[in-house]
Amino acid sequence: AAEDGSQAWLRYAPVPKASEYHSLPASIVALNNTKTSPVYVAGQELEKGIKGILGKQLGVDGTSKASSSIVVGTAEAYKKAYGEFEEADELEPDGFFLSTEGSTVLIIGQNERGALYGAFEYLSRIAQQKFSPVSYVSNPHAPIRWSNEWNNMDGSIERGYSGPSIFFRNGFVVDNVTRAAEYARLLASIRINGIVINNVNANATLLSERNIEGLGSRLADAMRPYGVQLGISLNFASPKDFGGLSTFDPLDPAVDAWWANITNKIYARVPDMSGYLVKANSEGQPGPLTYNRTLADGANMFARAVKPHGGIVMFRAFVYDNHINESNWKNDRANAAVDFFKDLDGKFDENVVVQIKYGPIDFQVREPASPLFSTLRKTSTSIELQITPEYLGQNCHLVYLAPLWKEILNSDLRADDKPSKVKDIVSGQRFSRPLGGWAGVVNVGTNSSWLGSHLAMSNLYAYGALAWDPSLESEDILGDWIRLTFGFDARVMEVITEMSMKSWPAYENYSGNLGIQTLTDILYTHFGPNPASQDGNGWGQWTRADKFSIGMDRTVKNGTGNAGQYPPEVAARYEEIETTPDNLLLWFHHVNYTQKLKSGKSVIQHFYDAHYEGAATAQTFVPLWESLQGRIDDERYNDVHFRQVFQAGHALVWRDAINQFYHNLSEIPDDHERVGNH
Ligand code: GCW
Repeated sequence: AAEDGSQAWLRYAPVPKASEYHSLPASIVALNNTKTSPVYVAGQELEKGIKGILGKQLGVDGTSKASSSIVVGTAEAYKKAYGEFEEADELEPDGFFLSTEGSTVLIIGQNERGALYGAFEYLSRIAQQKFSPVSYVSNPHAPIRWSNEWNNMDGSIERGYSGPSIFFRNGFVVDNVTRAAEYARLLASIRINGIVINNVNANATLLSERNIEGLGSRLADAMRPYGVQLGISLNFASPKDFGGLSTFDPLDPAVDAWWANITNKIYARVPDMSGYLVKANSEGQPGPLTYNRTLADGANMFARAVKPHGGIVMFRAFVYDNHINESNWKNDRANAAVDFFKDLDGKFDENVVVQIKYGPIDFQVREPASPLFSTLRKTSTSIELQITPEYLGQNCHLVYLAPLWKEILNSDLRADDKPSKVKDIVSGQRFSRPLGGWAGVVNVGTNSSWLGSHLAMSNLYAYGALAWDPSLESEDILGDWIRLTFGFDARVMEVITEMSMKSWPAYENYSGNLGIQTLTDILYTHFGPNPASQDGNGWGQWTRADKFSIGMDRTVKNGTGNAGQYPPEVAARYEEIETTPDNLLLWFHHVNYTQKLKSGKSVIQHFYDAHYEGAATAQTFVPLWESLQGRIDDERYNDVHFRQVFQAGHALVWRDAINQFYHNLSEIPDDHERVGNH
């Protein structure tokens, strides 16, 4: 059968062993029959899912007895209907209890959203033929689990690779919100509870009457039944550019009042709006620094406006000067976030969360964790990841990102010489913060595959899975996603697992090694090789490559001092070449091309070899995928095939462009005589 991919992992396809599920109850009881409630939606999903997966039509009803039913609802509703519910105390907000042990299946959420998550969990289990009885409580790792969508008002999407926006068209909120509702359903199934729909490079016209009306009466309404709360990005200069004031100074009472007023208007239409996301004083965006106010002054202005409504402010730490001068050896964009934020710790209002990109630069193929995670102790933080692979092949290359994210999440920053994994910092646990969590830049578009590539959807699925439980293994998450998306064929499982698990190392190998960053075109597309574009401009993604040497000296003793932004144990490790892992060598050190790695190879020979290796791996993806012909519907087979053939070719382009570039520069021959003119 043809599949357009729009159902992603929620296909509810029939399972071959349906008849082996003996204990399926006879009916569904949803403990809320208001049509716009997540519990009602859960009842509908269960009905539809069970019909699709097991071929059994169960009725949903709001009142009947619990025995021999699938009961879905909140703990409170359960108590009201049936009396005591033992596990209630173990549930945290958005958490759920699932039991399939008795003749009754219990799906009980701490709140309505949790109940819906439990229903999706149950459906995911049976869709994977995980029929054996279970009983457990599942709670989220962190309260904030949001998607960020960089949609522009004109319907284009910054760094979006799947067609135009599903939220905006020609300057306004779309009339038809069917796709938005479908997307909210997908997000709910991976337990994402918030969505910021417009670009962080924000346009103030979102605040027009007509658009506020559209946010409320259409978008928020469409997503609310799925427990997905709407949020918006703001342009800091709105009071002036849009509101007609003469200033946007955050300490000017008129500006404060303007924001309070517009915020009240929005909340009147969207009473449960999650809050605001703000990019300020970064890449040309306006911000408080324009008026010599601090970033905290700026963030707190919004925090005051949303506070009476229970809203929060996600304030981005991606603040840097994009006109820095490379001729100064000590200049370093990687220092910017800590430099800007270190003196502001403790100065943010309680409902502000500082949103930090995983690394100090910008979503590169390899970065150390941002040191800012360990600097902010009295400020809530969240980690920003990119599902949209801006620097990672833009969904024309397969790159399964869970392993990259897990490296960052598990990196231990050793604050005060104590275990301080990034994942425990952003959950709020390490520094006892009330808020914290996750922001994932997704950028879905109107293409039916959502991301423009079927295989890339494993990244969205993994993002949700890890935001809920970062201890999950990349390969296990992938396995669930493959079964749900493509079914039970063992060869399909084997091939997609192999391709996906090899994909990040392969891409790193042919795009940029040893922590030198993705050597892509920095100035415009961020796509394809262009190592020459890294240096000689103010963007600060420098490599400092010359005839003899390469890498950023970020040591304290001789370089930009960036290593010293980490807590002492980690700082000491990055300060010395001997203790810096090879894969970050050129991130922290400027060395000769002949410098020997721990592997015994020289830097330049590692470059040559890795680019050959990575490109060779990409070639294997084509025959691997071709071995699945006939085992996957033609539509998805052909679409992926097209992309894999492209990747295979483009990997060769990458390989030769990068190798030739460094060969020309260094004039050091390749031991294997592949690079250069022979
Ligand atoms: O990496 C850069 C991107 C910009 C983006 C910016 C940011 C939305 O190239 O497109 O702007 O990061 O994260 O703010």
